[in-house]
Amino acid sequence: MSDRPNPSSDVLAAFDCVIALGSNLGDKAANIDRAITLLTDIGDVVVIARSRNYATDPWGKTDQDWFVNAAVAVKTQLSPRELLARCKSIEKDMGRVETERWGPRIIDLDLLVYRGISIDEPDLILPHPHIGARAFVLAPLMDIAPDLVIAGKSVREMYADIDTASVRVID
Ligand code: PH2
Ligand code: MG
Ligand code: MG
Repeated sequence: MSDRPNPSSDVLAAFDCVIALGSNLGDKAANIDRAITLLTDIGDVVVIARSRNYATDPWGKTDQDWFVNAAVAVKTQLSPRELLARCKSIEKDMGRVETERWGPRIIDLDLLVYRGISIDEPDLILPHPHIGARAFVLAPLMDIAPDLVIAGKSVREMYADIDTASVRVID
């Protein structure tokens, strides 16, 4: 197992948004890589930190295959809505088909935090409301932004407070 990265405070201060990625269909790790490539290839988005990949037990709907989860910190001038639109178009281009809630997916891109912005709209809630309850989100976040404070609690504190038996680093 590789050591947890130790991101410099420069990197942490520089990102605008953190995006969580997940896949549990096909070549899961390749899907994560492809989504990150597409995110930057379109332009206006620079990935400044990437977590390791994690193999994670399915959460919420447990009768489905395990996931690969990761997260990236990005620098961008796009607004949260514009970035969300990018993420949705990448999901579509990669062949994602909407099925049941929390069901299997080739790729999922979720905005976790965008600077200090709070948004509460049906299709976009920032910060993402369930970060503290999900080890598959917190483990990648620990790699890239352990000191990030969300709703008054650091990622490190949240990670210490949950059961992490469901997540294993894979590279
Ligand atoms: N995403 C979900 C539901 N359950 N479980 C894991 N392990 N990883 C995910 O990315 C995930 C999930 C809905 O987006
Ligand atoms: Mg999701
Ligand atoms: Mg999503």
